[in-house]
Amino acid sequence: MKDHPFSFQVTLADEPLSAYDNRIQRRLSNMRGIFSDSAAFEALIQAEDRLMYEVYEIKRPEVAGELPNGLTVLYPGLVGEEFFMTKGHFHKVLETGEWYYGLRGEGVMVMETPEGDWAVEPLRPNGVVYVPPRWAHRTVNTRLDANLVFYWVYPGDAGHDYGTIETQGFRKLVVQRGGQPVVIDNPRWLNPEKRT
Ligand code: PAN
Ligand code: ZN
Repeated sequence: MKDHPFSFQVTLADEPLSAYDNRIQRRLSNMRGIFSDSAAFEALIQAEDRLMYEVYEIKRPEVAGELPNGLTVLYPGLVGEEFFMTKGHFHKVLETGEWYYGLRGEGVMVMETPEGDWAVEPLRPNGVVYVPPRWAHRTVNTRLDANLVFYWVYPGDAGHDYGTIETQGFRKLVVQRGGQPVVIDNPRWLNPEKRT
């Protein structure tokens, strides 16, 4: 990891950054239990363990003051009526935010707080979404014919809590109905206050 100022290019080619430290690939098999329609999920994975998204990371030390950043390519598709999406997470240090910048395609960010607020914001080329501290966030590709590509930067000490969302889900889902993306209540959302 460099300590000297450095630069890189967003190329949006096969390797969408001219330099990066790590590429994470998330396939259907990494998303078990995340989508609402488990029968549709099983049918899809039987056919092929498809690549759902790739994360290109510019790594930085995991300390306050550093700014890890990178780019995500989220491929198009449906699991039942639910669009392909990222797992979604809270930051482990809840009081840390994040910036997202849209580069290609069309989608939304689904966000919510532990206190029960929720929001859905568009993510498009040259569109910016701010995720304030305390807001869990997930990205959804609402096109079936185009990748959703976006850049992000977050505080080095943020950390990632995937477990909370894996257990309780998001309050809202983004599904395709009548050929359009629609935000609906998640019928399987587990209210943490009612969990025994
Ligand atoms: C992003 C996300 C990235 C992949 O870098 O981590 O888009 O999404 P999941 O982490 O939900 O799989 C970010 O929000 N970092 O904090
Ligand atoms: Zn994040």
